[in-house]
Amino acid sequence: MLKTEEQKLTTNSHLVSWVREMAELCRPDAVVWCDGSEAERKRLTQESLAISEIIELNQEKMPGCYLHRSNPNDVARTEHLTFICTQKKEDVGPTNNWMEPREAYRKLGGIFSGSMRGRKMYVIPFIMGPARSSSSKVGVQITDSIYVVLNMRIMTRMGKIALDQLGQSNDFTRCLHGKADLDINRRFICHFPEDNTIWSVGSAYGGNALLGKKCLALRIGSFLGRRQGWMAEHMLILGIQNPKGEIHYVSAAFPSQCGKTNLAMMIPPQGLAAKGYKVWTVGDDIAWLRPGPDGRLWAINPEAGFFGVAVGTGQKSNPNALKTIQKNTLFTNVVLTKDKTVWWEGFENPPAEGIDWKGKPWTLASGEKGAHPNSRFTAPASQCPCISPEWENPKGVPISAMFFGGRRAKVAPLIYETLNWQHGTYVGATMASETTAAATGAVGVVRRDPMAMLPFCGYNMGDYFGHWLSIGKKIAKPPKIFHVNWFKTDSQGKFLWPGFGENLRVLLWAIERVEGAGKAKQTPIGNVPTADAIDLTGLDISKEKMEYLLEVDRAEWEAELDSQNEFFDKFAGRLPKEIISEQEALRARLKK
Ligand code: OXD
Ligand code: MN
Repeated sequence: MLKTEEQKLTTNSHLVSWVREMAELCRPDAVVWCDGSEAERKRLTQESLAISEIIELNQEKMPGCYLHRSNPNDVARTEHLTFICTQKKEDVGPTNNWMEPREAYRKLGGIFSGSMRGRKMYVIPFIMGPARSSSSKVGVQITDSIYVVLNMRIMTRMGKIALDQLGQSNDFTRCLHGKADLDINRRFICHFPEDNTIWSVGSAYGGNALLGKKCLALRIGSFLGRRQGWMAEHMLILGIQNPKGEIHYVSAAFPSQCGKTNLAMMIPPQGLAAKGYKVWTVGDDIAWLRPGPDGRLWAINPEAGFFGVAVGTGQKSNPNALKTIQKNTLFTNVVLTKDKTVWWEGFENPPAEGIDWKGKPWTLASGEKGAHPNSRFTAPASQCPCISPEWENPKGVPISAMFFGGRRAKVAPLIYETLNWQHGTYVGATMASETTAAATGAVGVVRRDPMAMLPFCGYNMGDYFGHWLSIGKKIAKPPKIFHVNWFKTDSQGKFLWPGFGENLRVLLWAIERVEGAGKAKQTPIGNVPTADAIDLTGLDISKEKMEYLLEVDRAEWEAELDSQNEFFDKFAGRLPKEIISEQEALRARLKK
């Protein structure tokens, strides 16, 4: 007989009957409703330890920290197994996989059927966004993975707080997740935006299994945002404080491998810190943006934690992340050291030996990688030393500037300012990054990733560009939109710009432009800083280098426009005419 604790926590009949229906499908031994309490965290941690799903780390050095090793076939998002299921195929567009909803429910229902026998089913009510914010959304995730529950506790506001926010409403995203047998041939991540539902089966990897993050906050979120007049974006949010104490908030979208988490937690370089500049983190991955009554765009971070890539996180690249993950953090697929702490490639002071991410003995001398390149930490955002005092403000923060970026060895200058919202939308829509050797083996292949949303837009991207344009018409004081490129190289392939905290110098020029100052020269692609416009106090970089970093080469840009067309062709009739006319205007400016 199924045990359930439901009546104690909620009387919401929509929720209770959905959970009952899902339990009938999955047949768990028991249904456990999560209240989000500390006692529950302790109990679940003990249960997870008992089944060796997590390993306790050195509690003196790293209190509240645990290590999880995933199934080696389950280490990253699986885009080819991710589907948007709408009635009409054309509504998902050329960049998403589509499955007919009834067919998807039938196929996944077959895998879910009886899949929780011998396991418990956990019910996790959660809020994406600050509690009691009118911008927040409630979801309820069902899962048979304690690891997932422990992650959701960090990444969302979960338990009773979410049930209180939901009350008797039927307005919640129904998120069903099951590990099933972790068989890649029976793994599907399906989104049903028309039903406000997500079904994910066969994976316990964060991006596939923590359904509040990419699935709800981006794919379902972008669909809801279009209907309801707001935007769900793959953007970090940060506050930049000037020596007078004034703060401008900015958001930024980058494809993977562009240092987004590092930028979100950046430390000002000494020359600027001495002048009194500070940086505050509001979010590292996702922004929900809404036109406010004052004509500005306001942003909240829907998440409560960071699910960051461990490899590459070190003292130089991101000291604030290292401080954030000292306690109450779950590590996935990193090296376990002899004294039960953790290590990964890119973290200074490597141990001579340890246990690798697959659980095998490992030595540094072997030259083998000890951590998986997509190893992760899950940590509460509140532990970040530079977390903004405004990060949980239910109203959000007003956005002064937005940045799009990519990894380009040539073509894109260090920064340029777009001419207006519509031009900025075109620049976001044509965003691109060159693949690195680590990612594909084929170096320098340009991949288009509009607004860094290619794998996360829950509907046709042609309509998504249209939605951006329509939001622009609703905001009297739109943020200025910029494009940045930290990755321009010299003829030997060496990076010209030092990156990391030094990037603040570039953002400060953008803020000056927002304030109506900042020296700039007009170019066909937009406004570019003059070589002396960026504050270089304390940074040794030659004038020639700066000039090359800021150069706009017409021939390179003409080739770039041809390459954009190959991408645009995919959208056929669904690309807004404004995007095409922005491209035509740019071509004409280049020819002048
Ligand atoms: C992420 C991603 O995990 O963008 O944030 O893939
Ligand atoms: Mn991301």
